[in-house]
Amino acid sequence: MQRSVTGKIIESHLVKGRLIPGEEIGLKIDQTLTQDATGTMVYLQFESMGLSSVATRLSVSYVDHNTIQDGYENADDHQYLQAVAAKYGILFSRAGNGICHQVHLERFSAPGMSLLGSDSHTPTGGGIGMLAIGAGGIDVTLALAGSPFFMECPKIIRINLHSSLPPFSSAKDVILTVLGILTTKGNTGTVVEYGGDGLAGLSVPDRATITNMGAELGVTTSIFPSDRVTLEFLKAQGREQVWREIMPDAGAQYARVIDIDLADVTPMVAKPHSPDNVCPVKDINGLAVDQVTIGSCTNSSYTDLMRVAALLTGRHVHPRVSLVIAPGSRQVFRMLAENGALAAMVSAGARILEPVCGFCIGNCHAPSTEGVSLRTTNRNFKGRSGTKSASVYLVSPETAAVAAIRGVVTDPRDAGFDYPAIAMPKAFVIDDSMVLRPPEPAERGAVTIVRGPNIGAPLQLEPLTDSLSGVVAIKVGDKITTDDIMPAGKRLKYRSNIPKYADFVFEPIDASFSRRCLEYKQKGIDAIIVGGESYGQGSSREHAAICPRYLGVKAVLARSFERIHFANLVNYGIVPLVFASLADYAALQAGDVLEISGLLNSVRQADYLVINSKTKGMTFEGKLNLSPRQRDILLAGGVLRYARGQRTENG
Ligand code: MIC
Ligand code: SF4
Repeated sequence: MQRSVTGKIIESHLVKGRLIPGEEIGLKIDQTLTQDATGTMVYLQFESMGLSSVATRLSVSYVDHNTIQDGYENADDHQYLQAVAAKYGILFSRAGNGICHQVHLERFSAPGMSLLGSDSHTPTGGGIGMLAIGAGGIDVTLALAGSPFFMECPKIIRINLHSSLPPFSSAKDVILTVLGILTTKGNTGTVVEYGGDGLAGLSVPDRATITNMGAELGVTTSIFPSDRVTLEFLKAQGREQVWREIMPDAGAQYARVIDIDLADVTPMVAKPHSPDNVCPVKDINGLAVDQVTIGSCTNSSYTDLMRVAALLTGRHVHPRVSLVIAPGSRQVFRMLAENGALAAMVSAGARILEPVCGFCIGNCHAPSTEGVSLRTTNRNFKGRSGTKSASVYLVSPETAAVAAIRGVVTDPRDAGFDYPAIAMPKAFVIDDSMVLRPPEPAERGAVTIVRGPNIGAPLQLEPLTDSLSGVVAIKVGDKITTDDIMPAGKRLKYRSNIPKYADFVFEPIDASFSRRCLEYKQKGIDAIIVGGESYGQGSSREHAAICPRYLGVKAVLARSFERIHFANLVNYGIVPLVFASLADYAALQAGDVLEISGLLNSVRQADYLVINSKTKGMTFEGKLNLSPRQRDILLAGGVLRYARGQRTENG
């Protein structure tokens, strides 16, 4: 049978299930990546499995998110991660070496391999022809232990890119155009595969910008073929030995085909507060700008920042604007420093941040009250920047740089600036000295794991009970993100401390949620969350399941769920139920008491279960969209208990 690129890689990694879209499949994982904000939980859970070493071909632990260090917590996490990596055979990329996705693309990615990362932007690796998937931390823990990764066999949407981009239109504008077509809703169980003659003009970092922000579509991943452009990039990284050609077969079938003529792609912007709220930059020309931030795993490559430097050369940042630039990796940073581009940025008045996530995750550089911030990042959810009243617009580096100079949003084609054509370097500067290799296996026993007071313990769960009687602790609307459920920013440093972090569940929407749940918990009452469509969009953070579970949440009823969050709920023993009708969702209110009986039998075999609203005196159905494996996980009381059970069974 003719295969797509996706189909070929899935086929070569398939260890369980059949290649039928919608069915659950298990894939062998070659590589994993973690970052510090999700990584501590990954490794605390790995430690609890009692294994002596990881089973993957390559695993890298990055420190890039929690780098502010306004207190001991971040530094404690870094120390713990460094020791754990040495003990179990994991590479450790130190703080300052760069953002996980950018560094992984540069130094470790390999066409045709599978990569599982505890970060939703892991699909950045799709730019080089990897099957790169984001997941909750515990799924990465299991992959480290050698278990397959389970997911729905995807349907594949093919996007053909034709001809070439005009000056001042870039990869970011391509993915914003795609977001305008596919939106952030309703794309679960899908992979987006790119093809067409337009690929010849898109470098690997351009492709990675497109697959990175594919995360915002809610798809499982996005992928490009591995071709001559891929080979050139790998050669320039001194890694051509990992290249292999992976092209789709002629006649491969796709669920849908979309054609985009790159010549028609214009500078685009995603307006507040969703990455799919897109329009041409021209439509908001003249909007006064207070802040511009350039960087993040979406747009911080060498060519991105060289174009920015060229636009800034000989010009100055507008007095109203604060311009912040964060290179994506130490490689990019060093090359900019050595070729003078950094000096051009600094002379123009840019503020330079180390190569970290920083402003992207609301860790620093929050905009002013009601400020307008233009960012090259991938998410503009309300409040994510650290300022609730700010308006964040997502744009390309070119549009961002022009706005920083002009002080107002300007279609970069109208600014009267020459377009800076930047060639891909023939050779990147290679220096992996900030990636620490683990000692030889025989010496690993001597490694002591340092645990500061911020390093807590994983959650201990019990098996599912037969009945559930609980209060609707909160009712929320559509497109609730995991940033809404479990805020990052100044709360990010509590990731390794579940009881502390749990104080902030739903803080941006209802700061009293956590206290209320703890009161219910003390009285032995379960809590239930009611959500609308696309519940759990955005980040992969499993704390959006762990912390509610810690507070006593036992079920989430929603109109639909996003893939990673759904898996996280199951993994932590929270029953995810889909409303059978909109009317049932509309009828429920916070404070309603709901009862479910015969839960064990339903989870074991039924597709629907009956929910009794004692408050409203009505019954309604909730759909259980679960694979047989997910049913077993829920019954066992979460995936870690399930995995332990499996290992005992298999001797
Ligand atoms: C994000 O961009 O929201 C993050 C922070 O990278 C998250 C991971 C996390 O919450 O630690 C993600 O995208 O998965
Ligand atoms: Fe870091 Fe932002 Fe990328 Fe998340 S989206 S990995 S916070 S740079």
